[in-house]
Amino acid sequence: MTLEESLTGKLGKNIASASDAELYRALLAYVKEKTNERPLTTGNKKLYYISAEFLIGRQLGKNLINLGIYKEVNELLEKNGKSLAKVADEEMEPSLGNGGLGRLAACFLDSIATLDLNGDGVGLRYHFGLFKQEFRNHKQYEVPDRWLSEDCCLTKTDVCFPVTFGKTTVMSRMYDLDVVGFKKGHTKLHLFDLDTIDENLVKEGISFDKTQIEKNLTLFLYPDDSDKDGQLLRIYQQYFMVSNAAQLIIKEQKELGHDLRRMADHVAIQINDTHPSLVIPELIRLLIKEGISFRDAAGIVTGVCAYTNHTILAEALEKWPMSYLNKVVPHLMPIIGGLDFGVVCAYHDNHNLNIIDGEGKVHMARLDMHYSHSVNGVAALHTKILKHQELRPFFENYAEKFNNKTNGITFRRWLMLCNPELAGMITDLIGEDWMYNAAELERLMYFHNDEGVLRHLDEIKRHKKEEAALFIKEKEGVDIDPESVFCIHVKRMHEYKRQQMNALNIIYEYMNIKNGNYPARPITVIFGGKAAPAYYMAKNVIHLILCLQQLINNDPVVSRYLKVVMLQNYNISKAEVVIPAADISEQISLASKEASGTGNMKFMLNGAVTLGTNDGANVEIRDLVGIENIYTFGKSSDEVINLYNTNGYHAIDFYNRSESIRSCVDFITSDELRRIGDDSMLRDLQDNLKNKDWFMTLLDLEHYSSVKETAVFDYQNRAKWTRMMLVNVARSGFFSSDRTITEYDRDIWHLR
Ligand code: 26V
Repeated sequence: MTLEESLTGKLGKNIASASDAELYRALLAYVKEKTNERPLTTGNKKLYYISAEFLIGRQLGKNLINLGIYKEVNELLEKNGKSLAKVADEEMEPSLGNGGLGRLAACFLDSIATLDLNGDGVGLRYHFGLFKQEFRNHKQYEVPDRWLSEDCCLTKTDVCFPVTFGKTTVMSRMYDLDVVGFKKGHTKLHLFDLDTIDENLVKEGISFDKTQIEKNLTLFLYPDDSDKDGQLLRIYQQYFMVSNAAQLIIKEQKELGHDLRRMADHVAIQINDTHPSLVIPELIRLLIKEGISFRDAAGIVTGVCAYTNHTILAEALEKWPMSYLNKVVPHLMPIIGGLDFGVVCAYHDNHNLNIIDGEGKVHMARLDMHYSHSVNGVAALHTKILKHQELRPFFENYAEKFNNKTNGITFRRWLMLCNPELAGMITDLIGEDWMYNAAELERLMYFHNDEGVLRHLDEIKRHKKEEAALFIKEKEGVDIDPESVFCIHVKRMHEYKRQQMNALNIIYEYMNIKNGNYPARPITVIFGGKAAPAYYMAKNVIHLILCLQQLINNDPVVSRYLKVVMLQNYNISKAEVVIPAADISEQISLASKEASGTGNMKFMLNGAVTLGTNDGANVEIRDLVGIENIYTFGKSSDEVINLYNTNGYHAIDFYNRSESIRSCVDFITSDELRRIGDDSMLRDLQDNLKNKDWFMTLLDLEHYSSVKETAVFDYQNRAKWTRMMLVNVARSGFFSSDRTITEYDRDIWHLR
């Protein structure tokens, strides 16, 4: 049957007369059929990648690419007067992640399948995922984002497991998502849920009754955990996730007839951050039930489990009070106690290694490091900081466990799907091999002085900027000029990522323009990102940006040289539009704080030039492209760590010493901005920058402004700039998640 016959059959009418929604449903069914024609990947050993987040994005376009039928479908729809982009727009976006950590898990699934590795994902089927962000009165509001529907990519299964919390036992249900690799490979993402969830519990915004576990367990991703009920709920979610994972693993091992004592030969578990850490005691508990001793079970589990650390931020390292764990998982407490006892006996002289600290808190990362055989960081600098600073006592005892796996991104979504023009140009120049081995992109270097190629690259960028400008006009109602330099700063809102530094630089530019000093070329600064609902300072930064947007875009003179846009509800779909349109990729975290970053890689792949600190994977980008093809600034991670250790940073000194810094910070509460915004939010942000500024914004502000000015000046030199673009694309092959996953398999999983 041809594609056309199949679709017409499913529609019960011809393609031309079908609606986009009908076409979406027909294509979804077609994709499921095609996927099932591919056998599931198998092997002697299987990986379970357990993660509280899988930020998978919309599935249709990616699946068509990976099945190798994107072009065919696109042409057929066009022939019938339809647009695949519009049809794909019918799909609800699953927001099952906060940002980098969840998106990384999604890229990894794509690479695991593509490399035909025997590995599945395990997570939770959140009904609303992360909240949807709305702006009103220049402020963020959170509303539920329901994404599940009849025609969604998940398949309900009959696999159910009992999960016990203290005196209550609930029955889970597994839902499956097919993960098809590029041209080959087929694995699954298993998401667990309860049949008893009550979506009507959700009241004002995203608030809900957090006590009725059977009804609320999987309603939201990371519900606001600023209160005790929220934190308890998070432990309930985590245990629910890992108990299902552990039961699934044991079930599959038994079905295969494998000896559970030899589990490490047949199973690898990757613990993605500490959210799945309870899998360690849970698996030990289940093995004991199978007649294995505690000691042996702990040894087996250590051989199976590997842990990835994604942050050094103290507040993000999970520590649960024993009393909470006692309430949610009393049956795990003897096991956690036993594991801690083992540590205390072995290392009695070093309390920093204890799993349970003197205050009765259970340190999840410590549990992972003792009872996993591998501990990895996510970029070279990050791993170095883990070894020699943050996790030093652990590195001293377990040097052999520590390893680096620099993050990566899937080029299928982040180039082929979102920038087919650039992907096509690359294929025209160097053939198709880069799709299977991204290191081949290096061959583009051959063209780095080829005027025709550079011009073409520039034309594609211009086209992507025009597309993004239309999109922004339609969605945000803001006019931006594709002639201007697009500086794009999209990521979760957090003080360490320093969106506030970019905002202060915008103020600096604004005041310059008011004084008649115009930038070398008009600039458009595009922000996007959500703030955690309880993160007041991050919300204040959003507020400042939205106030600046209003002030600047409505100023008849300034707006000719400067525009500001804060995208509402930044998500994967919006990323796919703005990343290919970027000239400058803003990666300006305080050095040492951004474990890796993966947006930085997506921008590079799409020909943007990085403006960044020497932090996370920016360092590796710099080493790959060379210092002449990147703009770096700011204090080094060593200097920053030293400032923290010596209490050596005082924002107020920077404020007092520099006239320019002072006038930018003062402007936050100027009459102009207070007329637009909320007095107390602006004042609190200003006070924080002057008197606290924990992430040292003022330390790097002036250097940032001057390097950014240089970048904008250089942008005028089109020959120079387009060559930089080309070098960035050519050297980005290292950041393919296929490379990252190959390393995980080689060093940790040994699936082959
Ligand atoms: C979590 C939390 C939760 C509680 C309040 C504050 C806070 C701050 C940060 C986080 C981040 C958790 C881990 C995470 O998402 N890390 C990101 O992982 C990416 C993939 O490895 C990496 O590229 C990013 O640099 C890193 O921030």
